[in-house]
Amino acid sequence: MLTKRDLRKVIRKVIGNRLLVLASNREPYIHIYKEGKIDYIRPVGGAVTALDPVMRACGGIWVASGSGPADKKVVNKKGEVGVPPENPKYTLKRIWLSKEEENGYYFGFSNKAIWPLCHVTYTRPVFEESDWRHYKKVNEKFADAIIKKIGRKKAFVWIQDYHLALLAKYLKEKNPNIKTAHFWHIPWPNPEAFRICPKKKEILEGLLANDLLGFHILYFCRNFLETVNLELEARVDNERTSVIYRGHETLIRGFPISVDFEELSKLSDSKKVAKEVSKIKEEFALTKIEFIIMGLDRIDYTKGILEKIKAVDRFFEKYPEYKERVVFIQKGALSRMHIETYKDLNDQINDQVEDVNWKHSTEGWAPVIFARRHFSREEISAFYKIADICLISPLHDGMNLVAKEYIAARNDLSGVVVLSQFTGAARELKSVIQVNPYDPDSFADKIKKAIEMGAEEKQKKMERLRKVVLENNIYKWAIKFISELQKI
Ligand code: GDG
Repeated sequence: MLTKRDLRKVIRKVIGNRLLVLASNREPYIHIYKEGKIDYIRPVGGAVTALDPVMRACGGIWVASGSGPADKKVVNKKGEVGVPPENPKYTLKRIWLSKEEENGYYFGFSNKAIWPLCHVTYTRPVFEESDWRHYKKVNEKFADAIIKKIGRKKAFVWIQDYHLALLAKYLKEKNPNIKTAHFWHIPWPNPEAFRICPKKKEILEGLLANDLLGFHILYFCRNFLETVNLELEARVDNERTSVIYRGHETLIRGFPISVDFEELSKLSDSKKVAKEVSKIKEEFALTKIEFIIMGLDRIDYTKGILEKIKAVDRFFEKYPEYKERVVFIQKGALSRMHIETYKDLNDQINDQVEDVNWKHSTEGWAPVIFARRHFSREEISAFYKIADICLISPLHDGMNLVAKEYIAARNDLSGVVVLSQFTGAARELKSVIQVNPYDPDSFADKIKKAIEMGAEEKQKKMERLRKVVLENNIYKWAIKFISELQKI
């Protein structure tokens, strides 16, 4: 198993005296006001969850947009603050966006255009010229802030996700000594799906300004290479798996992202989490329930939440003997609520939960609990600990970290993972029960199968899954990524 220490060694060897700068839209710590005092929360989202342990191990500067109500209060004149707040290990540099910029760049081009374009869930992308203008402007703003920080020094900039597709190009125009690598956290679609994008050439050119471009799985790499072949006059080198465009080479690689297994496993056995277990059981009246099924997602149409509730409905229709014995508790954090599709989805979920509960509930029991409030890491760990089954049903997902977090938390070797075949995680986690979320009948049967699985089989499967996640932890992911830079 590779550790923080191994990662530090690799960073020293590969990055040397270059400055390490990570850039993402979302910040890893959000400062808020709580009872008149400044406090902080960790945002909901996979990219940030995965990268914070890496930055804690390596140090450096993380540039992101400031989004918390108390964010401006805690930074110095340069917009910087040490994090984690209680024991700083790296610097968070915040960028301030205006409402118009946030609207056009974040809600607009990033989430109304690129997000649905890359997830094949039959949700139509919306392309607006004004959103694109803001998208370019904000990418340039990130580039200016980074350049101001590093000047003409040598640096390595590690760019995250679909919000910053043009950043490498802007950075290199300003300082050609900078090395950049980009990790794309969401799927890359097939060329047929991508070709409708009016800004496809600019996006591809932006990404090909990088020295290294990473996706979760080889399937997304292949889709990207095919897209480049179709859309640009570039040379795809199949031997090196790279693209040469206008004399510059970009290596294209698959790096399945992961979690800090050890930390999550330790947290699960902590006293704090034990306390949360009792509180949660009390709060949601779970003490007498025989089988607890859990779900944890941002409220997003790609996550298949409606499909999941429908499958639970079908399960109780087909197998009424499980009424009063099984509860499905779904935790859903609201996200991107300024976008109509997300508002509508939230309303649809409310209606569906209402209908299913009305249909199946008996005195003192309802099949579905939908919890919307923000949960702390300890509370989430407690959910993982009490849930007999973790139900993860995205219609399309880059990786899905919830699956890996649940596995890392199950030190008791119990618990079953039911996982959509359309997640990146399904390629690695062979011992899960796979489902097609578009097929409610077989989905319902898989829930039954998970409930009825014998203790010995559960243990064997969980042992195998834990081995995979332990060996392929977040440090291994980061080490593989950074080591690849040596080939440039
Ligand atoms: C993107 C890709 C890829 C959830 N609710 C709360 C909370 N969470 C945390 C979970 C988990 C994370 O959010 C969600 O991670 P996912 O991987 O499921 O999903 P995305 O946010 O869509 O992430 C995805 C990922 O990037 C990484 O590359 O896996 O495919 O879509 O860590 O625990 N955390 C807290 N409170 C909550 O209420 N603190």
